[in-house]
Parts: sequence; structure tokens; C-alpha cells
Amino acid sequence: MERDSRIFVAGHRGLAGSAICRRLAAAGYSNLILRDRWQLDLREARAVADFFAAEQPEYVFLAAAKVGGILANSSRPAEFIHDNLAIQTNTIEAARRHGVKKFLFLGSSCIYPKFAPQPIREDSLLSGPLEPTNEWYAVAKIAGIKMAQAYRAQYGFRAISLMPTNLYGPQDNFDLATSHVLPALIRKFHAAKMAGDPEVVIWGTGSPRREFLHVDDLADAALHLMLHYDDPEIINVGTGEDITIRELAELVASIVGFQGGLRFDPSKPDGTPRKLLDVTRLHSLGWRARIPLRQGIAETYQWFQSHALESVVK
Ligand code: GFB
Repeated sequence: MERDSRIFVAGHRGLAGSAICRRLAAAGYSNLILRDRWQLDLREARAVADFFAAEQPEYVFLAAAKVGGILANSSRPAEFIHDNLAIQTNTIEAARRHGVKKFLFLGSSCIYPKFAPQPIREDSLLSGPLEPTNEWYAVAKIAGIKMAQAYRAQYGFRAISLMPTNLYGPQDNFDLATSHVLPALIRKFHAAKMAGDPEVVIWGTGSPRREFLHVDDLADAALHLMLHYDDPEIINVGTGEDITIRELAELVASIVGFQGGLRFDPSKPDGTPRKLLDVTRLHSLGWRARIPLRQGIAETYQWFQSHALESVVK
């Protein structure tokens, strides 16, 4: 990939896509091709084909996806399966037709079986039943991985698939109905601190374990793997460490400065008990996560206060 290569970052307004753009720009890649959702609807095959024909991107980072937390996944299953299947099918096919040199696809740690042995190795994929709260999203992402592998096998299309763990960072979604747990907790603790509330409600039992990766680390790994990895096998991208939701809540509360109590609401779903990634393969390729969780959350809280607060807190 040359500094002036034509690089399409799909989903550049989102959490992962915006971080990939920042990382590429910092490394001197100056020819990024970006389209807002209203300019290019990746769910529309004709629009995607026309875009590739006109722009002829050489490299693609597919960071566009329908994503959301545990509630959004289980309440809008049709959108999660349809939109993701359409986005990835249209983009991979157009990229192949128009001679894209290398393509990076993002899966997720939630596509592994619900009870996969921990830490989860890449070869656990499709070895057992999925977690029901996100099976629609998982099935779509697994189809994307298989499509990338099929296109490599049949057409020699150089697609790689990364499996990031739970991501967080600037540009995250702080809408409580659709967000993931980390931005939800930042928002809830901040609101409770400002209002002087005695307690904050945390969904579920607090016992599930999750691994959190700062999105700037994900972007750094994405560039590293785009440059140095060219294999059909999926590759996990995580920190190799996880914490319970209770521990996460205590950590976020201390960073935000909320001094009240925590109340757990077991009527809300816990989701999968644990999904810690085995990052042995990633480490063997010379890449490790660098941003410590406390530092990453503190920076994300700052970003929330300066960018997202007005739009989310009435
Ligand atoms: O981040 P999250 O929504 O998704 O929830 P998953 C993680 C855990 O945090 C669950 C708990 O056990 C939630 O019950 N939790 C506690 C909360 N309080 C809250 C809250 O206020 N909001 C939210 N959202 N959760 C997702 C998948 O699973 O992981 C996606 O649904 C995606 O498909 C993503 O793959 C990475 O980690 O359970």
C-alpha cells in the first residue's frame, strides 16, 4: 500500500472507521475515499457497483456495519442480519470485480460459540451454538468471513478478516437504547453525578466478563495486518485481558467521579458469560494492544464531555 494509494474506508463516521481514518492519516496515507451514508448506501448493490466503477479504490477497509449493544441486537434482528449481509456482500463483490488489491473485513468476538473454551482461539469458529442475543449479527458476520475465504479460494481475492473484541473510544454511540455497555456506563454515571443520584442501575447480574479494546488500538492493528498479514484464516484482535461488568462499572464510576451505589437489574440480559480472545496469533505477528483500560476510559470520558454531551443529556 503506497502513501498515495486509493483507499476506501467504508463507515468512516463510525467508531472503527473514524479511528482507521485517523491512523491512516497519521501514517501519511493521503488518498482516502470517503462517503457519507446519504451519498452511498452500501445496502444498495447498484449504488455500490457504480461507486467502485467510478472511484476504482485499490484498498478497502470495510468498517461499515449495523452494530449495537445487547438490547439493539435482540430487538432489531431483521435489520442486523439484512443490513450486514447486504453491506458486506455488495462491497466484497464490487471490490473483486473492480480489482481491489487488498480488502480488510471486520468480524467480532461475538461470532464465536456461546460456550467456546476460553480464551477463544480462532479455530473455535462454528464449533457450537451461538449466543442468542446476537445470533443474527453473528450469522451475518460469519457469512462475511466465509465469503472472503470463498473469494480468495475461487478468485485469488486478497481479503483478510479481523475479529475485534468489544471496542470503545471516541465517536462511540452513547444512546442508552442502542449502545454497548462501556459508553452506556460513562453516560449513566455522568448523569447520576450531575443529578446527585444515590445509585445507578446496571443491566444484568454484573458477573459476565468482557474484554475491551480501545478503537485506536484496533485501527493500529488493522493497518499492521493490512500491511503484514495475507491469509484466509481469521485473526483475533484483543488485549488478552477481561474484567467483570461489575468491575467495569466500578472502574467507570471512579473515573467519572460518581460516589453513589450500584444496583444490578437481573431482568435485563447478561448475554454470553465470557468472550476473552486468544491473541497468540496476533502477538506472533508482532502486534500488541498498547492503551491501558483506565487511560482509554478516561480519554473517552473527556471526549464524551466535549463532543457528545449536548446531544445526549437534556
Ligand atoms: O456491551 P453489551 O451491550 O453487549 O453488554 P455484549 C455487555 C454486558 O454489559 C451485558 C451489561 O451483560 C449487559 O447486560 N450491561 C450493564 C449493559 N449495563 C448495561 C447498559 O447500560 N447497557 C448495555 N448495553 N449493557 C455485544 C453484541 O454483546 O457485543 C454485539 O450484542 C457486538 O453483537 C458487541 O458483537 C461487541 O458484549 O453482550
